[in-house]
Amino acid sequence: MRYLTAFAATILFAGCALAQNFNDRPPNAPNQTPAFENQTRAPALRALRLRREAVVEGLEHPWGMAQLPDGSWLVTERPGRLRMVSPDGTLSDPIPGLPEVDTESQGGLLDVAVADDFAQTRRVWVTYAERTPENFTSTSVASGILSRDGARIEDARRIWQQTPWPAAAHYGSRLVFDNDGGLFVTTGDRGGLDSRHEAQKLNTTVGKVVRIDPMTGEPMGAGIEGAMPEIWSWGHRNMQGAALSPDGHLWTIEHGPAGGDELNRPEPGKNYGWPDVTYGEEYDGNPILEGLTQKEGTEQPVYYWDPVIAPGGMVFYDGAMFPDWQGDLLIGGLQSSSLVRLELEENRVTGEARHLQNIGRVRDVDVAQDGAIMLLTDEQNGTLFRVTGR
Ligand SMILES: [Ca+2]
Repeated sequence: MRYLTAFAATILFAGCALAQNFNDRPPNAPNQTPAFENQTRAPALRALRLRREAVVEGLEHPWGMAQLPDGSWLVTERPGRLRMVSPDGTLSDPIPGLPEVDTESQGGLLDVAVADDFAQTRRVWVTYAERTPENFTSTSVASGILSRDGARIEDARRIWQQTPWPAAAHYGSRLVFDNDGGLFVTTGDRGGLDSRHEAQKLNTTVGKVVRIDPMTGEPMGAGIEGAMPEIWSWGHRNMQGAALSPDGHLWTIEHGPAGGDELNRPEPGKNYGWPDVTYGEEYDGNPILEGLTQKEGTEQPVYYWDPVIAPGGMVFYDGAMFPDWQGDLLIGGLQSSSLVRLELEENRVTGEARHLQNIGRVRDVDVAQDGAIMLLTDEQNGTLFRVTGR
């Protein structure tokens, strides 16, 4: 009897620990206070046990994925390869025809996207690190046509290029189509103590959300006076996740400093603070500039993490397999090594769960046609996982 009681208590304790452990970790910046309730450390939700299968293993640092109408997936590998994964899990050879990619440091082939009319147009978009003749680098966007047999990309050309900078870090970048004919591209601040200040300048596209015409790359930004015409929002650090919400609004997630990852709902023409106003601190523990977390004229994040999760891609769940999660935000956690799920209400976070703990560095997350959740782990031996339920 005593044994059974102790056993039951252990199970109960383990259950509690599962739900709460990530909120018990000490913050990097304990003296900072959120601007409103549940802006950080929202109530921890139970992490259900989820069933997962590896669709493909042996991907080298996969970064982005996009589903095609026949249920196959285009997947990028950072060393510069685009591949197709068939519904039966067959991995294609690298698909040639994309522009040359610079693979130094955090560069490489990054996101991939297709539009709703792919079945007719076969058009594909990618983001990648590009090296300029001056030996600077930029986040660039190219578009081309996937041949009918899927063997090559044809007529690929660069349609947009970020203001180049002499660094090889913080490239962003995600591609998101909106419902009004625009293509959002998220960029990064290029990772330097000098370059970060470019995020506050409106004559560069460093540290910005930009919006362009997906066919021509022409600017379709917020129309900010005196700004580059493709800028949508500014003051961002390194956005590797972006998604359109069910009501058609752009949301982004960015790698912050230590203790400062943040989720935003970027409004056109607004300043999201970096580096002048931010949660968190430098990696060495010093404050960032004046250490401000709030300031007139800058927008607060919807949510922030301290300590960080290191967010990759994200998606709003829309599918039949997890009806309770309809409209929830699913986020790939690199450092958290998990699938992070946020429950939302009126554009605020009401709860946070961490699923599939220790699955690996989740760089991208998407939803398959049947409602399964697809995850990409960014490892030397990376995996495309399919998550199908309990
Ligand atoms: Ca911010």
